[in-house]
Amino acid sequence: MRFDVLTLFPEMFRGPLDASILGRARQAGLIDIVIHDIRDYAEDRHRTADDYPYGGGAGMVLKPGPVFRLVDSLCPGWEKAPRGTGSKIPGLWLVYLTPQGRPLDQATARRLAGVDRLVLLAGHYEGTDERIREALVDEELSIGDYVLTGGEIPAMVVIDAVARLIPGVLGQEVSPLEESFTEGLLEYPHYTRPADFRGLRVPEVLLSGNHERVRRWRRKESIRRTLERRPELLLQARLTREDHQLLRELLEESGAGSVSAEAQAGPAAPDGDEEGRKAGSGPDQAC
Ligand code: 9D3
Repeated sequence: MRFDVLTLFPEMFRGPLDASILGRARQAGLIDIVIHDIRDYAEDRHRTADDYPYGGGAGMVLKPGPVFRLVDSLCPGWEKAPRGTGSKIPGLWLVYLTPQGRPLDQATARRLAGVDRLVLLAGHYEGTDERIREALVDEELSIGDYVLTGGEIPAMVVIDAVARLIPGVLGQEVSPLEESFTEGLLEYPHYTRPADFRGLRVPEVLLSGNHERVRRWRRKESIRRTLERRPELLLQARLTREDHQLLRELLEESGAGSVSAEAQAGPAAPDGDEEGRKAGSGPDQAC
């Protein structure tokens, strides 16, 4: 699979895409990532790629000329060719990274992993000339509801999420297929040796050697974490009959479904050994 990135800041991509798993996948020829500097396709000696917005207002707008010429270089004669697989430019799928895009999710990453040639246009300006979107952009993606300085890091996030789904890229590491087993739930807690670290003990069940107990405990802890941190995921998760039983146990333990002792009696008074100090109050010991 080939990724082309269109950006005003190509230097931001030196490093992250060369290291670790992505670096190895590139070396192995499993993926090809080409970074293009939009300014290389400007026609003036100042290499101008953006300009003031028609109608006035703050900020700059990415000019159509350099981006169209860059796309011409990727796919010569694309404007005359018949439109192929539903994309605007035959043979490639062009994604624009913008805060206005649909939030990236795992299903989108899976779909994009099926594309032969993915072109990522990173915004780093107030906006792009609308004709770029109309003529070139197949899909607009955001990576979440927070404000970044540009689309470069989001483009790297998309490459990372998509590339690891390409067969061979993860190598010895966990197969992405394996994830479908627990899909929709958060991971259970992990422990390694020693069994007692500074008095912090590994749960007894994990030392028991009883594989059935271990499996059930892990499944229950997955459901516990999901319930505590991402309850909305539980509504989507495909839960088995056993999962529903584990969920009932968790709700039972938390006192849901019946009136809890705390709801009846009010908050408990501090234990005697707290000597009247309120737990959590006062400055923490600095390191
Ligand atoms: C102050 C600028 N804002 C005025 C309404 C709009 C704005 C434009 C461009 C805010 C941020 C950016 C730069 N961000 C991206 O290009 C971007 C992004 C993001 O900020 N968050 C999550 N996903 C993405 S994808 C591209």
